[in-house]
Amino acid sequence: MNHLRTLTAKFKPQTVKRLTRHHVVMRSIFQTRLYSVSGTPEPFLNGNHSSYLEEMYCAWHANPKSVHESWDKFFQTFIASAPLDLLNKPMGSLPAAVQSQNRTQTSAQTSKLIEDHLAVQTLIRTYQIRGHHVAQLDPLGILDADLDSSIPSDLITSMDKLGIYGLDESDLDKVFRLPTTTFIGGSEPAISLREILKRLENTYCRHIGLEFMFINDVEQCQWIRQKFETPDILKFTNQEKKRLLARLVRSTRFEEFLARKWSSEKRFGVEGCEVLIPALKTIIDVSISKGIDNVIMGMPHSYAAIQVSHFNQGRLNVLANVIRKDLEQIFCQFDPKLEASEEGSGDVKYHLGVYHERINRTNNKHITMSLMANPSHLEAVNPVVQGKTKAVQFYRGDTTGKTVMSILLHGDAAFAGQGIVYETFHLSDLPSYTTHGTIHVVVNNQIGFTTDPRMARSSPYPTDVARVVNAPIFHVNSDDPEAVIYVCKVAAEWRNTFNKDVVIDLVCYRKRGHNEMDEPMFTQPLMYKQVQQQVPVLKKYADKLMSEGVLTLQEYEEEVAVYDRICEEAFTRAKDEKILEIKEWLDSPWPGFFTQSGEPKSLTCAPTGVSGEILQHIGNGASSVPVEDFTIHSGLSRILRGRAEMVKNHIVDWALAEYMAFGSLLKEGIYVRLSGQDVERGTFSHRHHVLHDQDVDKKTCVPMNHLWPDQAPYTVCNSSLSEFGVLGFELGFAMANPNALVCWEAQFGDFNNTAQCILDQFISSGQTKWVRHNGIVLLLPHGMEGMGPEHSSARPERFLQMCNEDSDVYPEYTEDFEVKQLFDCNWIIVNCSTPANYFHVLRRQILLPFRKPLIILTPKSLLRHLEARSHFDEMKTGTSFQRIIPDEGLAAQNPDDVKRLIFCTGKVYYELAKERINRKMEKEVAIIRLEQISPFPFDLLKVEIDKYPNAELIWCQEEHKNIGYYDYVRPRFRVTVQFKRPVWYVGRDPSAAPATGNKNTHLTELQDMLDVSFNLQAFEGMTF
Ligand SMILES: Cc1ncc(C[n+]2csc(CCOP(=O)(O)OP(=O)(O)O)c2C)c(N)n1
Repeated sequence: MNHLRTLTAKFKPQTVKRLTRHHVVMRSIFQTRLYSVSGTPEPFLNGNHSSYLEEMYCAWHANPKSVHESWDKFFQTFIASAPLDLLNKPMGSLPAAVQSQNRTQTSAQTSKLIEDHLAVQTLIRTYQIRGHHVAQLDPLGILDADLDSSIPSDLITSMDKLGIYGLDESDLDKVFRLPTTTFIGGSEPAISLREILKRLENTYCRHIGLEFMFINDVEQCQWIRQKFETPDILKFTNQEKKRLLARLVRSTRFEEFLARKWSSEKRFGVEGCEVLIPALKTIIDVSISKGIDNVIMGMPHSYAAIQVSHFNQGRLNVLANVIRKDLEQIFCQFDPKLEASEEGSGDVKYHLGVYHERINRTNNKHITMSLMANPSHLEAVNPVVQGKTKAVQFYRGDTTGKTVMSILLHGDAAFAGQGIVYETFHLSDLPSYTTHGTIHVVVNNQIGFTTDPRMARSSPYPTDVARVVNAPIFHVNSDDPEAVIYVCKVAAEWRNTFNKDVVIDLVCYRKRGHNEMDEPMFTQPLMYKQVQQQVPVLKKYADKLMSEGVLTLQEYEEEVAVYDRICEEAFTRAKDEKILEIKEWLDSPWPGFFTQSGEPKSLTCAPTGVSGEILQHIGNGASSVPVEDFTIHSGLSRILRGRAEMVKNHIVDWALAEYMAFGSLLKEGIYVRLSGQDVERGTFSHRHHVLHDQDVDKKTCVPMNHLWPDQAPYTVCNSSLSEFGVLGFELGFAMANPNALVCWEAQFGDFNNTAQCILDQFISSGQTKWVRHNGIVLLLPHGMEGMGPEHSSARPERFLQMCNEDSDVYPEYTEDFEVKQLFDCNWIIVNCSTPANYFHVLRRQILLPFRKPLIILTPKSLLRHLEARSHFDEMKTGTSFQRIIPDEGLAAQNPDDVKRLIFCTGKVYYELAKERINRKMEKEVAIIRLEQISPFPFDLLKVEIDKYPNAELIWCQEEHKNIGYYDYVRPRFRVTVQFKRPVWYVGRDPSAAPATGNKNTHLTELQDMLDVSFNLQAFEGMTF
């Protein structure tokens, strides 16, 4: 290309001089095209260089070797077989005068021939690029799917537009050699312009609109062109047509059945897009025929997002006719008299997921299908589906996505509007996050609740977001079932061939309002006038097949009657159901983890310590490079030497404790995955789990994977810069298997709030809503280090506020109190002050007989704090996680003399302890660390409080009063002391910002806090 560019540049002045009016027009068209398609200039096709082409042609004609090979190829392809004898006449065989005249004629004809061929090539390319803009995509025939009613000027919608290409009507029957970038000729290398136009229109401007020319991979573009341009490719056999009709019958009649039986309920019908069911079934059939046997689906749009007592037809239709869940199981969900067998908040039980193993009838293969439980939050389930899919692929050793795949359904408004769609797309090609191609189906009903697309998006199509990852986008008119099915077939083949994402934009309509109570005419009067006149797609298609003689009326009616009977019988059986088995509605069952009835196998947790030898072994691994010929950075060598020294002394810092936890779990066969921004090195440069060879690019080593010969694998992966997407992904990953430690680390805890939806809708409430355990671990760097308001607070108060524990009730104490509390909670929140405790809490996560999300507020300065180190003895066999760390100093020896008991959590302990030494108050002031904040260790704190009967009780936190833990601990302390003793607050004043941006202010605030903490008169005379 460079060569051509240079050549073109060289001849440019001469070319410019010779430009005719026609050339100017040509140039502007081509420039527009080039500008809008890609950054790759194509001077070769630019249309400005006929003289240059002539010269090239003459040179090539005299000696093909005298021109660049690309020209040689060009002339061979387009000219050598052109039907002009003249071109092949040797010039030298004619008399000089004739030669001269012939040369002029030949030259003019050659020039015209080349230009016409170039023009036709360009024309073909124009259709490939912009044909979709005029495709008839809207089944209602009133809206433009791209929100633009104008017709691109370079598409031939009238004969006079041929002039744009320097062609006219007289050229229509001329035969043109087709370039290799089109397949419209089929086996014919050359066809007439008339036929070219007809075939281009058929391919690009009818019921399928193809957007793919932005893909910067020639092979992929060729593949798509072949799939759609090949003549007669969209032909169905009678058997295929009948199967499609049968599927449409099921989809449509299922909707009607539900409407009949539960007519007074609000519904979110799939009516207007009944073709969705055959579409999904085709994707699945084709994928299964290519080797897929596990399909994980997400329905993050309002068909799936029902609220209290709402029906959910789209979802149920998918369950019934795609996943093929038993109909009675589905119908009995809606019996208000049925009680759930287990926990699960009833109002959202219709969002429950499903996991179903069955035989695929089309090809008799055993397959697993699951539909993930989802919240109402549109699109939020996308990354969760991807994470779960990745996990299932991982555990099956499917490294290329050949057996496990995901399908995501979307709504048009949500697909365009929700940022998580974009964030999820950006995971699609990352090595540790790719699921090797997702098939996205957008149910584009051209409305979002009451909002018109023109008010809902700025992009032409709702699907434009997919262009960023070079995913082809197939728009299709949903009233043409055969076109839809063909597109779905190609999409599944695309995924199988290239293992990349693909989008199907099912342009349809919504038969009713957003639900049955809504009047759509309020807001979309014209659209709904048209909708009312719309013939249902089933009827249209049945009529078509009958008129083609493929089907008789009797056959059609029988098909309908058979399915209606199936529904009726299932409905009758459903009435006999007495109980709603929630375990039937889990998207990710964990076989063997719980008892048959879904209970934990015990309510005990083994001690989390490990042997000294194991600690030593892991420590050695963490401080060395396990492979030969690997050059690490000298600074890192120093760090490893430091680690080795610590290990020699049986000491661990924060990073080593984490290493010990991960390494020991790996030894026990537990897979460990750590994901997040810059986690490989660690935001604070403390972790270094991936070593980089200083001399060889991309040569890396993960020592954690070299600890034991038969250990479980360890994945540590820097993520894309997304919290919502990546946390959702890891949550999905953690769903697949309980025997894995899946951790997500925020760069700073502050940034977790961009993933708030995942926290609120899934992590904190997922088990209650969907009876689904999850053991994901969140590592949230937190602490007031003077770093300013955006790098200080993981907002612990928010996590604490969402805990389900009763703040006003002192719980009954039982033998298994500690584990029972964990079992009952919705998530665990800890702020460890020692590396050993961090080690234990990570291991406890796996040793517990159930799974709960674990939120760890992790330190920053403590990573290197010399006091914040632990001895091997605190981690050895028999040791466990300490929910609180009592005072073990002078104060504890004479508790009656203690005047003040300070409770705190996290890093502030070290500041308090230092201040106590400075003030020589070790006997008067005891400090107790709350390591597990929630569930609140009522039992242990009561013991400590009782131990110091004469002490004033203080809660000290470094966070501002309205931030941090105070609001959470205050009522719990009160019930612990039975409201008999005050628990005073010491800490920063309330503030809107979580921290000051001024270092001096920070230090002053800290000192004030320490002053009050150790001023034994500070609360004298105060009442509570
Ligand atoms: C994140 C989020 N915001 C708002 C809503 C409320 N809501 C429910 S359905 C809907 C319209 C969705 O339109 P579209 O994506 O086109 O899907 P459709 O319902 O048309 O299938 C809205 C705004 C929601 N469920 N989730």
